[in-house]
Amino acid sequence: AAKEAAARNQPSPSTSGRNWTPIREYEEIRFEFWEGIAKITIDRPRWRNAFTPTTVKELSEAFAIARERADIRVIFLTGAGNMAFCSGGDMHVKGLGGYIDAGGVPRLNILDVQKQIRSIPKPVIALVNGYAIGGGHVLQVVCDLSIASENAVFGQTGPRVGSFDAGFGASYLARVVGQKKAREIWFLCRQYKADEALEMGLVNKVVPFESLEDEGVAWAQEIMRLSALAIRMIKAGLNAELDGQAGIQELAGDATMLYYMTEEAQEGGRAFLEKRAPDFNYNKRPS
Ligand code: S0N
Repeated sequence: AAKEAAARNQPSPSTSGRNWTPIREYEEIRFEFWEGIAKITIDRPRWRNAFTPTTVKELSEAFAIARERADIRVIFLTGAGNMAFCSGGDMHVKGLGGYIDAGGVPRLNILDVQKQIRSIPKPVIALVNGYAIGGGHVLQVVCDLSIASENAVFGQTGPRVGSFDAGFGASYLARVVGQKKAREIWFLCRQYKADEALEMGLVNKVVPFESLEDEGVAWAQEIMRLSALAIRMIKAGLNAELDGQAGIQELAGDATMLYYMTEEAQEGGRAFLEKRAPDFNYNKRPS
């Protein structure tokens, strides 16, 4: 109880008076909105924000809502308190085959959240406020942008604690920091300070802890002044180059969305409903 209370009393980065409004109440995360930004906070500071199957289920639902809501343009992912962004899977519930949920089923469902972060057609910014370790580190790796506070610490622990992430946690990490560095991170399981993370391209910027949210908001506001559609297409294109057919499917889906917005596609639909042959004979197509 004392440790829980101490964890709850940890300071958080300044919100500079921003009035974050809860979007939905959860047990293990907070999900809030302010002026175009959704903030998802893993809220288990007592356990360095380790995730359980419940946390992951809640994260997944929050990202799904953030995807659907047109008024959400940018998403923050962060951790509660001043100690940790996320320390990976909660080892208290690690069993055979995964992390055991309330129904006794082993889950590895954080992989679904990684995919959601990559495919959601809006920028996801990790605000790394402390330790980003193991599966928690992979979460910051898969975010589009990462801003870290000076106290942030980064690392993988799998080979030390009986796990590994050979998916995005290895291959995408290598795309971010290069093969040699990715192998060093996994083979030695060292911890890296924020300035080292910046130097290896693992994060975009390092700021004092107090300024972390302010910096994130400044980046989000800069992004929100730009074309959301253009940014969506760029994200899909950056993913497609790495994600094979799944990446091409997303980029192609966005191309279909744009096609639906053309007169040519509108004419096809109209003609079907009006039971006539479509007139696709435009002469003003770009060539
Ligand atoms: C984060 C660390 C470095 C912080 O050290 P510090 O500040 O000295 O605090 P501690 O005293 O160590 O911790 C405070 C209390 O919090 C508990 N705790 C910390 N981390 C966890 C955790 N991950 N699970 C459960 N409890 C945790 C401590 O036990 C302590 O409790 P008390 O006060 O009671 O002693 C340091 O804590 C640390 O190294 N933590 C472990 C980090 C780690 O190894 N994480 C990896 C966990 N595994 C994964 O993430 C698996 C990868 C994965 O998710 C995955 C990959 C691929 C496919 C599927 C999956 C999947 O599993 O879903």
